[in-house]
Amino acid sequence: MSTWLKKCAGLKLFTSRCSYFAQHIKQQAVHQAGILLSCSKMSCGRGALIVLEGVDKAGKTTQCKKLVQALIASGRPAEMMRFPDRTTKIGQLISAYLEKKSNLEDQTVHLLFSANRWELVPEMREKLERGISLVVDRYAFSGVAFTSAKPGFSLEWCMNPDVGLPKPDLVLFLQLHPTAASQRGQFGAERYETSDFQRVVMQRFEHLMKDPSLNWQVIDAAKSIEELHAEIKTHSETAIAMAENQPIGELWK
Ligand code: NYM
Ligand code: MG
Repeated sequence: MSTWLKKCAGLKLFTSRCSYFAQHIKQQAVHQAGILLSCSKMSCGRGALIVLEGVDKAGKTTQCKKLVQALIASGRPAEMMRFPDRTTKIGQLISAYLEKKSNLEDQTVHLLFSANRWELVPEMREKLERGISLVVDRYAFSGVAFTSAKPGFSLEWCMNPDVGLPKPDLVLFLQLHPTAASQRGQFGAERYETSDFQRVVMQRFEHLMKDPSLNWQVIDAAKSIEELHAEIKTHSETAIAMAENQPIGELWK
């Protein structure tokens, strides 16, 4: 090959390498910018799993909605979920049972409530990992408290199907005296909505709250909506900051 041709080939190799490096540097810059952008839009870590539990009429749903709004307004991505989620096929079976349109064995409905949580786990994990905090109206604690309030059901049997669910980073228990709850309005026509049953449910919740492996925070639900909200928001912000760099835990494991 003539010297001239060799020079040309060398030059071609040189320019192609240059363009490869330029491309590589450009890709790196785009990648870094993407990370910076997603970090500035939301926190780099995962979202927190925040659960609100409590007796009926304690104000869980109102507080869940207010919390999600406040978190979003302060730049923390958040979404609300509720259990039972009556929109799925399993949720519809549960809903028909609660509305007394169908009868199911106590064991069957207990397992359906748990299955309703498990079917939403992939969606929950995906959102938490994207940095979205989930504010959940009832979770496995309602599952255990309500079924174990029925005769013949141990706490342990009731907990088993929910072992391994994503572990909440915070469980806010809205505590309200049964008398105060009954003054807040009549119970509807759904199953479990009687003062006697709710009193037993409350005792089961009290038992579950003794578990030191969970971050239980008991809130006095007799306070005004705004006072309650302020307290819930403070606890939630702390939990969100703590959860950021921690892996998602497993419940009751
Ligand atoms: N409930 C709720 C259960 O019995 N087991 C569960 O696992 C859950 C999540 O369903 N009385 C009961 C508690 C309520 C009822 O809940 C319906 P809501 O939040 O009123 O839709
Ligand atoms: Mg209800």
